[in-house]
Order: sequence, then structure tokens, then C-alpha cells
Amino acid sequence: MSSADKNLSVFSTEGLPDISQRKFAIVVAEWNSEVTEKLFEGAYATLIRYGALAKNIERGNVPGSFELTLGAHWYAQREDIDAVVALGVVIQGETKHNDYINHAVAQGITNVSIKTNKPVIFGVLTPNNMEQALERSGGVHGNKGDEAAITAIKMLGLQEKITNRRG
Ligand code: RBF
Repeated sequence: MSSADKNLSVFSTEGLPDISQRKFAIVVAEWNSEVTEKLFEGAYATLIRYGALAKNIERGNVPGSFELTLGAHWYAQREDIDAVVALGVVIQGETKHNDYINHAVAQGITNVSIKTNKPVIFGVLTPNNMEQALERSGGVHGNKGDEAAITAIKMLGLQEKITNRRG
């Protein structure tokens, strides 16, 4: 299936780890907030659906996607946080500036993940226009927030398996 046809809310859920004791941070960019709120709702609901406790999910807002890296870094550095989900929407094509933001955030989040040795998930939509953004934030193509949250859970499962921390 091409990525254009993918439904972001359809994924395998086999062998997910127990996340009832795990702590998550969700960092949300306020730019394009009508979309990022939907991403947050999807991510939050997915974490709860697969076993996270509400008291173990913390939210922090940043002004724009460019600030997701530092917001994610502050959370990931906290010892009690197990995984971070970073959510934003950068609409392509409006200005070249967007390419720089996408690149910087992708690189920045990867660096945070490696430096802190924790899953830090790139939940940033990079659509061509607002219509595509809405289609991927609870519309016909599902919700990128759901996908980002399940990715965090799956990475915690892989971490457990590899490091034999649990189970
Ligand atoms: N932030 C986003 O999250 N999504 C965007 O599409 C977006 N577009 C921007 C376009 C321009 C021309 C500028 C200057 C900023 C944009 N930002 C966007 C905000 C950016 O992530 C950051 O918050 C600001 O650049 C900080 O001043």
C-alpha cells in the first residue's frame, strides 16, 4: 500500500507490552492547532486504549513544530518519563521555510531519542494543504496521533525485549 492510501489508525496490535506503569509525555505544537488538537486527542485515546493510565500521561504545548525538539528533550531528560510523542503540522509549499522546519524537527527529534535512549516519536504531519492535514487527523486517512502513540508503545515493547528489562 502506498503511503498516500494508508490509514494511520489501522495497525497491528499483537504482542503489545504492558504499559500500565509507563509514563508518557505528549508535546503539542500550537501552530495549526485545529489539527494538532485532533492529533493530541488521537494519541491520548490510543495510549489509554492500550493500557496507559491517565495520571501517567503529561501534556506540554510548544508554540510551533520547530520547538518540538526542545520540548521533547526536556521531557525525555526526566527520569520518570518512558516515551515522548511529539505532534505538529507543517503545511508544505506555503513557503520554503517549511522544508527547513521539517528537516530540523526530524533531525532534532532523532537526536533527542538517541541521546536520551528513549522512544521520541515524530508525530508531525507534512501535508501539501489543510485538506490533507484534516484527512490525516481523524479523517479518511485516520489519525497520525494514533499512529504516533502506537509507535511509542511498540518501541517500549522492543526495548523491553532487547534489554530484557521486563517479562
Ligand atoms: N510551525 C508549525 O508547526 N507549522 C508550520 O506550518 C509553520 N510554518 C511556519 C512558517 C513560517 C514562515 C514561520 C516563520 C514559522 C512557521 N512555523 C510553523 C512556526 C515555527 O515552528 C516556530 O514556532 C517559529 O518559527 C518560532 O518563531
